[in-house]
Amino acid sequence: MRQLRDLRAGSRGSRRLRPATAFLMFALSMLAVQAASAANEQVLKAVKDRGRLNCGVSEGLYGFSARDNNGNWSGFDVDLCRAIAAAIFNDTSKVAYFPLDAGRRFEALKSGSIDVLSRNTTWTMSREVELGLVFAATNFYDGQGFIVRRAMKKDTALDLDGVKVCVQTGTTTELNLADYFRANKMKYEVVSSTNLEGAIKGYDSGQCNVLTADGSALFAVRLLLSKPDEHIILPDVISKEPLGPVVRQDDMQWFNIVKWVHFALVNAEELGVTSKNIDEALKSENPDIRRLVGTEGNYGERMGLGKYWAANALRLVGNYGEVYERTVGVGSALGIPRGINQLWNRGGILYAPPIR
Ligand SMILES: N[C@@H](CCC(=O)N[C@@H](CS)C(=O)NCC(=O)O)C(=O)O
Repeated sequence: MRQLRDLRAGSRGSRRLRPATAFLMFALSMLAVQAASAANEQVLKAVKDRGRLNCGVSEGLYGFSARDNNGNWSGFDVDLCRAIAAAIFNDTSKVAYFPLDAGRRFEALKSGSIDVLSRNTTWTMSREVELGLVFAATNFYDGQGFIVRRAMKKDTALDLDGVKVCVQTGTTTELNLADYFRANKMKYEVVSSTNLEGAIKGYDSGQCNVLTADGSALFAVRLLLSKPDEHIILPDVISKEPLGPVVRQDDMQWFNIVKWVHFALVNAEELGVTSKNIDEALKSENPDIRRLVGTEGNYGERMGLGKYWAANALRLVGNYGEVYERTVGVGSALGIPRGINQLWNRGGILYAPPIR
């Protein structure tokens, strides 16, 4: 009550501003708003000025981000970088890839060396509230698992008491490992490596009898072992690993671009728009397709991109399903079934908000 009285008294007591002063104050506040939003819209401008996107990827995780002998990068995480570059430049080659191990990835993003981190990175609370970063989306729903030698005759992770486990440091993997063994009152010995290569070598050479990683990564690991058939992935999934692209918290425009490029690829799959039929889609009468491909509305322009931001990404990279199948799906060398990464209306949990 007292505050209310004070407020009223204050308003009665204050002198009215002269029109010129009021206008000046208004103009100054508008300038401040403009300056603040310009300050927040630095990443897209920097990317356009330098003519390429700086994308942080893993050092080499087959199916997600791997470099061939000619230095060309490919994979599920790489394709998100390519799609963002296509949305900005209509050119997927305008990306510089920064291979980062688990321990260095967040510092590279925080320091501005990269514009986006697209590197099988799990969305956790501390990575947002402590590191000042923000996950733009989940583009792969994963969970942690174990690979063991068939000869060990283990059916479940609950049989792993007393094992030696190879694990990579700087990951949620090592934290979940500790939680799981503690919660189940089992003992284990850690053999840690700063990179995946080290963990695989350690396991393959028998320094440890179990390797733990994200389930998707275990598919890649098995391919790299000297005798893949002698190993099995246990059925247990001991954690939630929602993987997705990460940006800094200070630029909403950039956050929206990364997020909506991913959502555009998912919406395209739902609407049946592919890299093959994009030209027909550009003539479509379906309002959802028209908004997606840019023949209706100005969604791209609102983010500082061109009208055909999503159409260009779809033409050059493909929709979510095309990317998945090409890089990690059952038809690829990894052979990971869609599972929960299927669209929400086909039995999965992939759900993109509408473009409208
Ligand atoms: N998703 C987990 C694990 C990510 C991770 O770094 N996994 C390792 C083992 S599969 C990896 O990708 N290593 C490749 C590299 O360090 O470049 C996280 O975000 O902490």
